[in-house]
Amino acid sequence: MKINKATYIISSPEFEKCPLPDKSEFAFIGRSNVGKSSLINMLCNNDKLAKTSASPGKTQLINHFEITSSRGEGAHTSTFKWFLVDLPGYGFAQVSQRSRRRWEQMIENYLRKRENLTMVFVLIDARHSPQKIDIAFLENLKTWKTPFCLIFTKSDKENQRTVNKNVKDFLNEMKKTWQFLPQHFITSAVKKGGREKVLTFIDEVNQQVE
Ligand SMILES: Nc1nc2c(ncn2[C@@H]2O[C@H](COP(=O)(O)OP(=O)(O)O)[C@@H](O)[C@H]2O)c(=O)[nH]1
Ligand SMILES: [Mg+2]
Repeated sequence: MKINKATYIISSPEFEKCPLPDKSEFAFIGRSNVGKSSLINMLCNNDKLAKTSASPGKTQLINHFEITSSRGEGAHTSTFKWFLVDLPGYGFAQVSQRSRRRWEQMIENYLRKRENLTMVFVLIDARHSPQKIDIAFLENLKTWKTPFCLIFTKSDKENQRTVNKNVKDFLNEMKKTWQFLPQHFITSAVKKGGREKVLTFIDEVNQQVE
């Protein structure tokens, strides 16, 4: 799959204000500073698309981007439009109890009610051993029956052995409470690692919902 165009559409303070649900939607979420905006920019080949955070945890908005992608060659090329969503991250220490509650409500509403939501990518920092906060967030997705995959980010910051161990440990931790493990990807925004795999996956999923 090739991305032809990525356009910022709108930032919404709540689920009800999101754009009309007329396209397949892929949302990205994870701990604040996990590399969400960097990954989105890497996937779209546009360093200025999602703002990489100077002040993490500040923006509590649902950010919609419209993506035009294409597949095939020459006369067989077909194009497809879908939404990519940058969700506000969790686990930022310096936020008040009140704004944390607000975040929880907004995310729960969005993930439970957004009817065109095809898949959520949960980003996990590949440099660390399994973190409680990520495992706990996945438990919410289980309750809400939200389809998701995992993306292990910043893989360039550790050697491959450590990354593989962290991924394995995370999946093993999940096995304690999950009957099936989700699909997972390993990426680096700096080295553009994992880009083709994630894009091909999105395209395959989109072909099923088209
Ligand atoms: N080396 C490396 N740094 C990254 C990568 N992804 C993000 N970063 C850095 O991590 C910090 C947080 O990234 P950002 O995309 O703003 O995280 P967000 O808060 O999840 O949106 C920034 O300083 C990025 O440059 C990566 O794949 N490799
Ligand atoms: Mg960000």
